[in-house]
Amino acid sequence: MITLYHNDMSVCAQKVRLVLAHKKLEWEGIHLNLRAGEQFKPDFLQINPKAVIPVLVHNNNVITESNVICYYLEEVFNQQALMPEDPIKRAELRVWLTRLDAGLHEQVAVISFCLAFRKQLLSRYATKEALEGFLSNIPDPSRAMVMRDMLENGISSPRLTLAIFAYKKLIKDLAYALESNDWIMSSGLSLADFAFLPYIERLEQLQLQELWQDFPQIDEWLTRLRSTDAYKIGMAEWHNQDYIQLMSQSAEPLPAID
Ligand SMILES: N[C@@H](CCC(=O)N[C@@H](CS)C(=O)NCC(=O)O)C(=O)O
Repeated sequence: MITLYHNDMSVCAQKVRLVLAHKKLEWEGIHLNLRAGEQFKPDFLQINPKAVIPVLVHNNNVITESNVICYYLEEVFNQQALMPEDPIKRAELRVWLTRLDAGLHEQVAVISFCLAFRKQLLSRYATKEALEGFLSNIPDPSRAMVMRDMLENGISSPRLTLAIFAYKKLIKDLAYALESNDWIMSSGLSLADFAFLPYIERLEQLQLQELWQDFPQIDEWLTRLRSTDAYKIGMAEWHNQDYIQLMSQSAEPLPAID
């Protein structure tokens, strides 16, 4: 029995749902409303004291961290393999995924909050007391500090500038990888494609597709991925139109960065 604690629009939950769908696995979902703070409820904190999703529970074993969950699914359910056979290629793939844990995951959150979600949170926690209460719920002090910075500084946060730099570099690297291949790994469709798809789609939802206007191969890659059943089942069916509208209507212009 597979249970996934997840959220409809969370990029790292989308990544895990893509893998579950690609492997045609049955799973039961427990959906957490992150804006309503359901990740801070004592029942969930017992499962993941870090108060973040996704969390996979398989045969009563709890597995956290979306990349780790994906590797686990690949090891346990080897149908529709998403890892290349060649150990060198597997290493290359792991380096791609490590980039998410080494900064890109947090940076997409910075971009999303500074440009769009900040306003929503500030109106939900409209008094200083309510806002401090929300921040004090975040168990990891460094995460709480990043959240405070995003809420207080919005598009003026230096973290936003760094995040945009990091995504510009990622997009160049993706464009290079996709120049003469259909998929990120030359060996074929892999976990790398499913891992990065949610992050690039998020930039698109935030109206930042100009970041890859010089690289048509990225749009072509998106189109290829969107024609897969995994995308339809793992992402499109979970699209939350309220959030997509909130992101597309975010009027905050990006700071000029070259
Ligand atoms: N490195 C973790 C990151 C998990 C994470 O940041 N999850 C976000 C959703 S994408 C979350 O649960 N956020 C809760 C919050 O912001 O309070 C992973 O890849 O699973």
